[in-house]
Amino acid sequence: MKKYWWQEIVMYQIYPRSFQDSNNDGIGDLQGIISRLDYLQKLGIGGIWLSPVYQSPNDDNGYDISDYEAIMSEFGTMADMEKLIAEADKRDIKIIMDLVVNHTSDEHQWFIEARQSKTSEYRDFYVWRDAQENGELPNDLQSIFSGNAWEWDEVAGQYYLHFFSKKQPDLNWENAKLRQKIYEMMNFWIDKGIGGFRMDVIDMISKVPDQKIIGNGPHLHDYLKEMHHATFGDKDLLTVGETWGATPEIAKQYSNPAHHELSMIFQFEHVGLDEIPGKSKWDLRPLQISELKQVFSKWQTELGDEGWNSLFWNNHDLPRIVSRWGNDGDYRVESAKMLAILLHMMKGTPYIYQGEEIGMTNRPISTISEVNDIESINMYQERLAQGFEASDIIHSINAKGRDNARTPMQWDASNDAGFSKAEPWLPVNPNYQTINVAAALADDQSIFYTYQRLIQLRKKHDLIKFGDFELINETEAEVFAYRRTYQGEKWLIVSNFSEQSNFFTFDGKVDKLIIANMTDLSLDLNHKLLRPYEAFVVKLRG
Ligand code: TEU
Ligand code: CA
Repeated sequence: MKKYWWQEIVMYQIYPRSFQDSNNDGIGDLQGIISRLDYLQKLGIGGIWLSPVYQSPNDDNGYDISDYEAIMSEFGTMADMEKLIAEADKRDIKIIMDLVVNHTSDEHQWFIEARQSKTSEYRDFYVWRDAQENGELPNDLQSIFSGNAWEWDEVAGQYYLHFFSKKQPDLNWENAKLRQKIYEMMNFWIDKGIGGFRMDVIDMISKVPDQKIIGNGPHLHDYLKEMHHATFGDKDLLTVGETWGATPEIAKQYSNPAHHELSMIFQFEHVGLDEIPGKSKWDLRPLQISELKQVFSKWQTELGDEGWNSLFWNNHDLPRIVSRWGNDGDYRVESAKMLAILLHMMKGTPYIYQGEEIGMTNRPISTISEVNDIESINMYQERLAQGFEASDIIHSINAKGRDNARTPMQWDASNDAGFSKAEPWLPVNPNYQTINVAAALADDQSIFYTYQRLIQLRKKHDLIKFGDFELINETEAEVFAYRRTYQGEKWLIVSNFSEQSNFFTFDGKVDKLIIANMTDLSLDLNHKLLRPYEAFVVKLRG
């Protein structure tokens, strides 16, 4: 199989609002990112997924776009954006733009014109329905951000569809003119020299609201093929689709190069394993390590050479992994390194979310007034009305709320973590005086250097990028162990996914140690006692 550049790098996600403020207004910005490129180069990443920087009224922090070809004034100018692309390029870092085309802002010119009149050429860019004869909503479709997915529009005299907030009306991809407008916009960005697109909820673009089909709709893959040909098809870009409902079979449809759709997808099967099945992300249950092993193993083995996956623990929608499935108390450093080693030795393109590389943690809140994120706020109000206890809802928000990932990046121990000299838009995690980039860089045993080493290893070893995967020792419940094999070479990856010690048994001989999260490692694997969160990688003999 042909090798692609995006199979050989590690990506890094930046949430611009929270990365680095350069002009002290409390909001991260493009010049701030430029000033930190040397840091990212030192880490070793090959691309940045930039969460949206387009003009937006910020109902959903930039995921509600009012102009795709303008930069949000709080973040800077188009000249700053061009500078960012050029400066990143000098450091061999590509900029992957967030493409949010399932919906726009209600303040986008298309929507403003569409609602004015049924004869507007933009009317059909969105999804409109009359009320039912008895005056009720078109149907009972629900918004992912709580409440009905239909909103009555006085000006339009009809309901419009919004699967996210009321200020994020869904686009109607059945309209060919709309699709052309989107492709033109994508080409505008491609011409600026970007490295590709991360496609927001792309599996929702082909919807059939009257049949309640939301994801994986009938024309999804036709649209993606059309997009591919109209935009990035001959450009060697990285394209990654956010696809919540993907199975390995669906992943092959998207990412088999022969299908001319996307480079890879984000699938979320592992992310849902601490939720009560059939319920929402807010309904919690403990993670079963055995299930985590099965889900990863399935994705590692079933794609084969017919598709490509991404690897991630975190993004701007998810809680911090060290707080979620590691231990952000006594074993913060050990568990963060364990999680990193476990994930980065798998096949796929890894994505690091800002701050993950220094083991940033969730920020606990105690009242709803401390919450910024619209998803959590809407859910709080909805559940309160349904009779839930406020304290239970706050418990769910602390576990799963999106603000956890969005607190400002912790650069150093100075006021507000060196993020800004003004009050940040979202408070800094109070632990910034110990957990910060300056401290991590000064400590050669820090989590940062584990990530740096993992990135170097991936660059150097095709075994990590392309080797076969095999889950081993499945009966050792809390030990997540697997073997990678490539052209006769074999590596063993072992991690103790627990704050208890556990035994690991393996009869094979070790050639050499590749990486570990603890020192004093005994390489006798015959009946090895693993310390809490211990993880290591060895090359096997013969
Ligand atoms: O997320 C899609 C999405 O479905 C999430 O809202 C998800 O349900 C939830 O956050 C679970 O953690 C994308 C973006 O990543 C998110 O930030 C946007 O709010 C959303 O689309 C709308 O654009
Ligand atoms: Ca700023």
